[in-house]
Amino acid sequence: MSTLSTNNISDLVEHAVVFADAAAETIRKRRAELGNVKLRESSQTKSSEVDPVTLVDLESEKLIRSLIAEYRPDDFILGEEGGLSRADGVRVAEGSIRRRLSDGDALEWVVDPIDGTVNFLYGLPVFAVSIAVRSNSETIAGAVADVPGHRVFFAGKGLGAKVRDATGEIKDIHASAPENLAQSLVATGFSYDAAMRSQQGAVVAKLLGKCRDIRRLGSAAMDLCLVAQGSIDAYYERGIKVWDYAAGCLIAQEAGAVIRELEPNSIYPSSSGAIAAARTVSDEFESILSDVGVLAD
Ligand code: LIP
Repeated sequence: MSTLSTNNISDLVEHAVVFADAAAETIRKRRAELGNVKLRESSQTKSSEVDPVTLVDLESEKLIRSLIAEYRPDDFILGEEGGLSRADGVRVAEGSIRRRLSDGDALEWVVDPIDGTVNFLYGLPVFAVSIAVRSNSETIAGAVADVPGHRVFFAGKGLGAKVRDATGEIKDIHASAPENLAQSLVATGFSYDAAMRSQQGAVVAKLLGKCRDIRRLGSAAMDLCLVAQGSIDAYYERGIKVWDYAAGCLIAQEAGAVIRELEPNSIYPSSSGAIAAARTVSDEFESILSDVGVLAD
C-alpha cells in the first residue's frame, strides 16, 4: 500500500492532469499543422505492419518526459515509445531501477503519449493521453486526457474519480449499475497481431449473445474512463500494455467499478490485460470471461 499522504497524492494528480493537458494541446495543434498526408508520411510501424507510431506520438512523449523531469527529476518514467529511464536522463541500469521501484523509494510515471494511435492516424475522434503514477507497482494517481473531447479524467487513490469537461467544470464520476450482463454494454479491443485478433474475434462471438452489445472504440484508456463515467458497463482486453490501462484502471476503480489487471496465461501466454466492470455485474462478467477463455489459466 502507498505510504504517500493524501496531500502528496493530490499533488501528483494535479501535475498528471497539467502534463496530460499540455500533451493533448500539442497533439491537437500538431495534427492540424501536419494534416493527414504528412502525418501518415511521418508514421512508422512497430510490433506489426498495423501497429503505428507517428511523429506526434514521439513529440507528445518527449514533452511529457520533460515536464516530469522538471517536477520530479529522480523519479522514473516508463513510456510506450521511450522505455524505462530516470526522468532527468541520468543513466541507471534497469536492474537498479527495478530495485528502487520495488523498494518503493521512487515513483514510476507510466506514460502512453497517444493511446488510440490508429484512430489518431485515421482522424477518428477516440484517442487519449494516459499518465499514471505508480508506487511499488500500485497506481496512486492517474490522468487521461480525451484529446478530441477537450476533457480530462483523473483520480487519486482514495480520492474518487472526476472529469474536467470542455467548459472547465469539474464533476465527480461514477460507474453504472446495470441489472445484469444481458443489459450491459461491453467494450473490448483487439491485438496488433493477426493470429491473436482472430482468436479474440472468436471470443467476442461467444460473448455477443450474452450482453446488450459490444463496442470497440480503439483506446483502452478511453474505454476505462467511459466505464468510470457509466457510459460503458464493462470492459475487458488482452494484449494491451500497462501504459494503456494503468491510469484508466485507477479512474474506473475510484469511480466504483471492479477492476483487475490480467497476467499472461495459457490461452494468452504473452499477453497481459485488464478488466473493469460495474459492481452489479462484475461477478457475472468474470464468470463469462472465464467460460470463453479470457481468464483461463
Ligand atoms: C491501443 C489500445 C487499444 C487496443 C489497440 C492498441 P495504442 O493502444 O489502447 O485498446 O485495442 O490495439 O493497443 O497502441 O494506440 O497505444
